[in-house]
Amino acid sequence: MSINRRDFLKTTAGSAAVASTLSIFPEVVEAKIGELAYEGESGKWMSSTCQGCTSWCSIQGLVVDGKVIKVRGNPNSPSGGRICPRPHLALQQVYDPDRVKTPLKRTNPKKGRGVDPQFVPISWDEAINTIADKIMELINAGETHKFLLTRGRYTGLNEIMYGTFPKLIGSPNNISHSALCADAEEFGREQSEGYPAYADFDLQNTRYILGWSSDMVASNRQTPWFINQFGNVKDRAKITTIDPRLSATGAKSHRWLPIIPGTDGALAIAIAHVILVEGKWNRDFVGDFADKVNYFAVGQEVPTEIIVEDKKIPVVFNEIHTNGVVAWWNLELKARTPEWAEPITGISAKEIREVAREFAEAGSRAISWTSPGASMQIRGGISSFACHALNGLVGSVDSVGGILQQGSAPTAKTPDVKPYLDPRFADSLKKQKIDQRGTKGFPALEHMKSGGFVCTSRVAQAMLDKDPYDIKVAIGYWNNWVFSSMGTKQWEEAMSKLPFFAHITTNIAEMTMFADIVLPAKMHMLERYGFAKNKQNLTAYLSIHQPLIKPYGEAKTDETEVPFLLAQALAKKGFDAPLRYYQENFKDPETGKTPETPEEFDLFATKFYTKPCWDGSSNSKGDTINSWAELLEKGIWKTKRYKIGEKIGHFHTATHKFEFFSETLKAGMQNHADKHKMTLDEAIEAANYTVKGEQFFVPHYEPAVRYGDEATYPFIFIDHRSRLNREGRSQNTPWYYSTKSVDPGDENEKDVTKLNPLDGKKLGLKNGDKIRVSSMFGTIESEIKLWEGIRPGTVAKCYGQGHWAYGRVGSEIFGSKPRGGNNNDLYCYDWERLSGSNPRHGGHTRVKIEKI
Ligand SMILES: Nc1nc2c(c(=O)[nH]1)N[C@H]1C(S)=C(S)[C@@H](COP(=O)(O)OP(=O)(O)OC[C@H]3O[C@@H](n4cnc5c(=O)[nH]c(N)nc54)[C@H](O)[C@@H]3O)O[C@H]1N2
Ligand SMILES: Nc1nc2c(c(=O)[nH]1)N[C@H]1C(S)=C(S)[C@@H](COP(=O)(O)OP(=O)(O)OC[C@H]3O[C@@H](n4cnc5c(=O)[nH]c(N)nc54)[C@H](O)[C@@H]3O)O[C@H]1N2
Ligand code: SF4
Ligand SMILES: [Mo]
Repeated sequence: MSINRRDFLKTTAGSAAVASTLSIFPEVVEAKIGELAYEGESGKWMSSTCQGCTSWCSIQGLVVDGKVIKVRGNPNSPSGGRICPRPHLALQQVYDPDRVKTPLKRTNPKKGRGVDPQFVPISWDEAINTIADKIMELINAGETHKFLLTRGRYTGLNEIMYGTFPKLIGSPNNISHSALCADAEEFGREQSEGYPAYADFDLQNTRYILGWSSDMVASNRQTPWFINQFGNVKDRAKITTIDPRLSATGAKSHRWLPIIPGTDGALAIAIAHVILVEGKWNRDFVGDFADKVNYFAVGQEVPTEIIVEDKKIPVVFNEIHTNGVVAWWNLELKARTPEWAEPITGISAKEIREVAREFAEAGSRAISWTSPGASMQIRGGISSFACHALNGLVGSVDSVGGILQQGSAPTAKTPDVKPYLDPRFADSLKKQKIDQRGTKGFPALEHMKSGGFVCTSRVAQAMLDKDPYDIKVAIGYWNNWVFSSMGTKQWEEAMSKLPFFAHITTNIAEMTMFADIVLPAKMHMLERYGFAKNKQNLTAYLSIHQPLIKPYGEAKTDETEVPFLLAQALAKKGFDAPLRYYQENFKDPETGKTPETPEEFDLFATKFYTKPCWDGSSNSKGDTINSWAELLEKGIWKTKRYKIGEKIGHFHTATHKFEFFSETLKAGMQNHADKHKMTLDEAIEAANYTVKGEQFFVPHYEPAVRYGDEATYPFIFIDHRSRLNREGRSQNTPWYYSTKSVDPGDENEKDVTKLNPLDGKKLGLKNGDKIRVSSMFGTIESEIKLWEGIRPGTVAKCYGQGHWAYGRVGSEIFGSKPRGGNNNDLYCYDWERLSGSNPRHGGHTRVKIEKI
């Protein structure tokens, strides 16, 4: 059904009288309202990628007279053409009058929070030459390892700026933000299933979702697809949300379990205990005792043998697709009853039993959905493992209605840089990375290897300590770690002392305030080329970024145009390896032309990487797309639907099984221990975990870490995202503030601290009271909101506000006074060391609240 605008208006007016009985918004018309308003005008819908969060949705923008005025989901996308509210804010981002228009140079050598950098506009030529000179100084001094490249969010083109540029100029230091993001979430899947990536979910067939802090209607992964399916899922499945705070999803769930922060691991193992004691595990996936008797009895190890009529009969568990269920029981689960978990987690034993039963009864269609709230904790690597292990018990791994791995869309491999590496850099390239990954206290395991993952937030301390060496020249793009990482004070100090920093950014954010050179970036969604790969709804896809409009001012693409300009400048100064690499390897796949300008390089590199999706070679694997122009038009290339079950028996773990006893983790820790000549127990202790011996390698209980004594700091502090956060990038948009009450408990135009009314009564606090929230590490100002959606003893504040830079909307006084408070100013500076993560959740920091 379609309807034009005039008819639509007529219908609206005509039906006013009967509006109470007749809905004028049948589903199809509702979905089309965005188009109706512009019907007949000169608009064109063009495709790109949102990147407002890690769902990486394919979107379309309506371009009218060179301006993009409206956004919608790409109808070709696997989310059914849906989007969430956030891409609309991108319009205010791209047309933000506070954007950086030209390159800038710092004229005030002093650096620090609140210090005016006294930026002055300069030409691109001067900016690029200044950076190239700094790189040449490092080359001439033989210390290219003292160069650091940092990136936050990225497109597939990050292979150029992040993946290869540092190497080409002789530095091992390419440091990403992924340890700020979700590495501990992925860690649990890696150690049990060999899959360190975001999962996909068979929402259309699931019967149970056990959401560990997962707020899928508002944040998390696959938001539009989840919103799209939510009604259907609720018709068919039960949803339990485990979160100290009543999230948007929690409010719509069948059950909300307001857990004490940082105790998810305890709850998960109590659920596992019940599933085994009650014999509710999936026998097709896990296996069974040979004699079909359930030997998982409370408080007792599974016997090795039993005596029947005076004969000793061995007890055998024939395990199928999993590894170590009996070991898990014996080493950990046997005494982990719901009664044991109740005082730790704050969830009643009765409810734990009920949830365990409901979950297990949904069998292989029950999803244990582990999210950062339950895993990005100081000891969250293991709780992530515990929460994910429940999928193994019910056999929902790679199962209809369960949790899936999937493949990915095909792209070209990055051309080998080795032939272009200058022999002078050999020593520098072999140096340890600046983030200290793989050092004694930071196993940061990737698969079975010590030091495979990044320790993003450790970089600040490493720079301050000059350990393993000092950093002299750094470039950052699309990141704002001075604000977004724990240890804001350490970051501010480290950035103040850094001799030279260039930031490629749309806005002057906190990190930019420490820059010597600022380069204006094209806005990722609407102004540049690139591509993103993801999966939703059993479909892996590649979504293209393309410019819908002209870039703002003199903005350029961070990942391609900037490195090309640098390569050209370096070549002029006598070092041409990067330029040769770019020009010899990134020719236009259609014409064979060599890139001569940054714009050509940008376009050719995008075409080069995405070619397998548009040259017809992958048509049999998914969508039929036969030209670059067609890919731009469609915006997305999708695989055929994933065939569920392909991965079973082929997991990338040490045993190729789903590991309850993680031989993968053990091998990784052994590798780490050997490297540092430690015992396994010493390695565990150095990583700030408490359980020793074999028990460490099964999902087990680890006590939460808390900074601050309860008497001085009575409340556990937690944070959460806004459904309007475009990660850290939408906080200079007025719409963000004017619609903030879409987040449960929050208020428009404010940044409130949510406190249970019972706690409010004790402290004599009422709504709107201005307060100071203080921890051992810092203080922010806020306002009280009494709200039943937070468990007593815990306070919650949304993450995102508290910018002291970014722009006129995001900060009270740009450059010095924040609007609202940055939760990272309160937080401890600590790590989840098995994965290298910045543990923003789990309530590690206690606070006190004082009225001002
Ligand atoms: N307390 C707390 N801290 C958190 C979180 C939390 O929930 N609570 N979330 C964490 C998570 S999951 C993540 S992923 C990180 C994200 O943290 P970061 O990786 O630091 O990313 P953002 O905060 O989004 O900042 C991106 C910066 O890039 C610039 N920018 C904006 N748009 C563009 C663009 O289009 N191109 C370029 N080149 N630059 C642009 C702006 O300067 C902006 O400040 O934050 C983490 N920090
Ligand atoms: N709206 C929105 N969605 C996003 C993003 C965004 O910026 N905005 N960013 C994307 C990115 S980069 C990422 S990494 C993901 C992050 O995805 P999530 O981490 O799922 O995002 P949050 O909504 O911050 O969820 C954290 C939840 O953990 C809860 N929590 C805090 N401590 C604990 C605890 O100890 N235990 C339990 N069980 N819960 C706890 C908080 O109340 C909150 O509801 O989201 C992606 N999606
Ligand atoms: S913000 Fe995230 S979920 Fe929303 S449309 Fe953009 S990428 Fe998709
Ligand atoms: Mo993230």
